[in-house]
Amino acid sequence: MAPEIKYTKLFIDNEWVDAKSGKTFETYNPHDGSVIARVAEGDKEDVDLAVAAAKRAFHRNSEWRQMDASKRGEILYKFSQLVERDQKYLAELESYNNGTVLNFAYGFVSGAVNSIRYFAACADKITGETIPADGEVFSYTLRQPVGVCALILPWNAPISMFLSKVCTALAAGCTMVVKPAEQTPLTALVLAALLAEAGVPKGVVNVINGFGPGAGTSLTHHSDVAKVSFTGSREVGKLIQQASGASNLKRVTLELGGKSPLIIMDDADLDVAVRYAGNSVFFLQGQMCIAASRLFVQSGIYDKFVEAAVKYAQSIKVGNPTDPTSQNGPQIDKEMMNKVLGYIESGKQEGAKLLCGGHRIGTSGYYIQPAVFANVTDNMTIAKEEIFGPVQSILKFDTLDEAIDRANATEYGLAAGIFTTNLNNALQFSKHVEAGIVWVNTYLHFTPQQPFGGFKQSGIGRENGLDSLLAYTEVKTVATALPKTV
Ligand code: TXE
Repeated sequence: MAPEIKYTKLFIDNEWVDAKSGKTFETYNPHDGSVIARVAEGDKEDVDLAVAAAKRAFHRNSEWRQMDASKRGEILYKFSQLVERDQKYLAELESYNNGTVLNFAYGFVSGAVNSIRYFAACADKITGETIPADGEVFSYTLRQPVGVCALILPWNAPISMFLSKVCTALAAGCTMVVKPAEQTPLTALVLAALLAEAGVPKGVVNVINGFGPGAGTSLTHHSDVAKVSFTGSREVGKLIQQASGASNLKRVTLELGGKSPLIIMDDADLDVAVRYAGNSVFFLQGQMCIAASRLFVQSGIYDKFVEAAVKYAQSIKVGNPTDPTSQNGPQIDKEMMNKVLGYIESGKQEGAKLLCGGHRIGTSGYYIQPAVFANVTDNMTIAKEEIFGPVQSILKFDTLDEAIDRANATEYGLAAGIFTTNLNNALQFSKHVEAGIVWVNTYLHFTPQQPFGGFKQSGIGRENGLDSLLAYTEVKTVATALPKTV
């Protein structure tokens, strides 16, 4: 049975309101393209109201600003309990709106509870320093919340993205306006309701559904927004930096795309490496910024590896996300499905060898059979551009030195991985690869404690970990003259 749709409006000042224009837009189920609901479509006027609410909630005398940091932590902890209470519903709604296989959606929500608890515990541990400044002063720093934040979300992991950004901002004491991706507004609205139930005061968290040009740009150009945290495409990331420069120099955290290299050395455990390499690019239908979309395999094991990789890809069961035996669901929408199919076509045209999959399954919904390409070379489009779909591209290399140079020959720098039983290989690679997160003999290992983000054009700043918290604060230095005692 389809999950109940409880909320479809905008959320401002802890109230559900229609868009000022009265406009709504449709949101879909990627399993069959059917309309799930019509959702209020926020635009500039609504953004102005939401930012004004967040600004009031950030006033120095507001309930939120007067609240002890430990109380903020308590509210976040209470919120984690509510998410745990409603985890089944949240996972079902997520799966219904974005096609994540239900079994994995359950795992995401229970993982998200840990993430909320991590930030709940951080709320009263954000400290400054005392400074041994020259001269007769007592000098120290305060870490203060940056202000009203705009949190702009993608559609590939809506609940996780909402929680990592919102909980970090709340722990730091900020107020915010969240804009979910237009494809997946539904779980964000439920989470907003749970935040209010947990005791977050009005105006602290507001949610404006809507599109990039409209709600998104109104937020990024708004002069009362102090910071934007964005996860999405590199192209929009650049627009957001421009908007910051053109408006009020708001702080910008960007988590953008990737073309992450995974290196398999001759000495790796082949079975383990094949399994991880497959999961690292096919999980979530390949709709992951950290997808290992350039798989470099050392020449001594290349043929054997490719054969096993094809078997792995063929074993993946693609189907209805609600079927407990499904491992992959549909791509998010028709546009993304066609984009991925276009990349697969380009791979064939440019001379890579398609060994399995790569076609649409059926005519209803947006399903693609996982594809494996061998004989991929560095100059091919599928080895250069982010595909965001279930496409494994296998490249051959001879030496680690060569693999590191080729791994780094990209504009991106999000994740990287290596499978090897030689410690020196692992250490060399980890030191020299240009990536924000490096996995050795594992991949996709996330926890809320570990900073996550990219080098180069994969982004600016970090999500998760203490680094992300500090990015929601400003440092204030205070120097107080010490009276002369003699
Ligand atoms: O992203 P967009 P799309 C990559 C992936 C994918 C591509 C396009 O390669 O194929 O991006 O996906 C909002 N000002 N990733 O089109 O457009 C938009 O409404 C302000 C990587 O979905 O970047 C949505 O909320 N906001 C990725 C969010 O930005 C704007 C996850 C993302 O949309 C805006 C998703 C504007 N001008 C896609 N234009 C990752 N890093 O995980 C759009 N938005």
